[in-house]
Amino acid sequence: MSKLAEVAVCAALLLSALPNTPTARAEGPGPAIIQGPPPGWEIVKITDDPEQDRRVAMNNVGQIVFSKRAIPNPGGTREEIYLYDNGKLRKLTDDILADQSPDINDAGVIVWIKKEPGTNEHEVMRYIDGMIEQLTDDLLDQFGPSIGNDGTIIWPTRFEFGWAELFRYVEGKTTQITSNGLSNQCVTINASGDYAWVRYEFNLSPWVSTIMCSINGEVHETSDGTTQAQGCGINDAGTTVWHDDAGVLMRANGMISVLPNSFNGRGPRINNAGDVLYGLSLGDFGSGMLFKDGQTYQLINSPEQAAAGFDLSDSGEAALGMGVFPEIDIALLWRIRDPGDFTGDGIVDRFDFESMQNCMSNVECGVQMPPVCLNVFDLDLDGDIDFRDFALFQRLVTPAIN
Ligand SMILES: [Ca+2]
Ligand SMILES: [Ca+2]
Ligand SMILES: [Ca+2]
Ligand SMILES: [Ca+2]
Repeated sequence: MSKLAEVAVCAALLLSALPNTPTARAEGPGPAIIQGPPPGWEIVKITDDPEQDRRVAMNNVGQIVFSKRAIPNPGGTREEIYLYDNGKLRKLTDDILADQSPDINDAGVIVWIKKEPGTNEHEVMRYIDGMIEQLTDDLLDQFGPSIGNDGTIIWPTRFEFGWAELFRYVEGKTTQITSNGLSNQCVTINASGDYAWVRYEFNLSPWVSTIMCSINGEVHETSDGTTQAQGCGINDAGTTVWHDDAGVLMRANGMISVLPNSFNGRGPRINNAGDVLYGLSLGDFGSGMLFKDGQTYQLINSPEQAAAGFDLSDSGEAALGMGVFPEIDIALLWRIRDPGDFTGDGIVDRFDFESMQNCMSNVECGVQMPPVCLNVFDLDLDGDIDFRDFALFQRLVTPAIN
């Protein structure tokens, strides 16, 4: 426990009163659920293998991180962090420790946890400028880190069962930011450094939880603490989303509303366009549900593509875990591309050629080519990308105006 003393402990944050106490819980019947992605969007595959891809996260420049767990996996140690970036897939870790639970910011800085050898506890790791660093070194269990666009990292540290406090890392310095003796976890940071989390009271039976958020340094109770509120997300406007027995809830401008069709919804994420992505159990399997422009889209309708975790970017793209447990792959919801236009800007140019080169670099770097590469660049439809496809690609290149 002596290592704990190295961590600067600040005074408990003041729990300020809410500016507007929410009372209304508006729930309209809403329009019917629409099957499949929104018009003009499709789901493509980033991975397709027998292993288990877990805890996917994406940023606003299209980069996706996840961990890949071997099946079978004796001792649970064969799990590594992968980064997908514009057609290129790379394995960032390669050791006999479990690397898991990654998050990524818009600068491409990645945080995750690594299991300590011979123990059940973890340390926080960071990938920055091509280097891997260890940010914690103690006998306590760190888990579920989140990174903001300014590089701030927040994670929960478990002191004992039912007791976890949040810690914040800024430029080499770690500070404890909650001190309430409860279980604080599931933290999400927005671009302004505001963050939301879930404060569980596991000492009560049945347990209850409260959605908490820190906006401009002031801590608020976002939900009323009488329900089993979980799975929170926050966008840059401070709008928070979570779920409880009523469905998926959103708090914006002091008003709490329940999303239509969201009963039994789980683990929502929200982007800066106000789109909300959440999971919904449909009996046999779960689907990702996208609430966008007032409509609810059921992204998939097949047990073979059952949803297993997801994240959402500001452009409306989403990274999704999909498959039949334990064989989960990573998929991407994006705008339907024309042949050769990997970047999706409506023209075929040198930036798409760069994506094509990324796609072709995977196998020599020891990873599978993301299937999405074939969707766009296998122009002769024979299952590969080779010189014949390149010849066809050249004919597609949009002529320069000047
Ligand atoms: Ca590993
Ligand atoms: Ca530790
Ligand atoms: Ca393009
Ligand atoms: Ca081909």
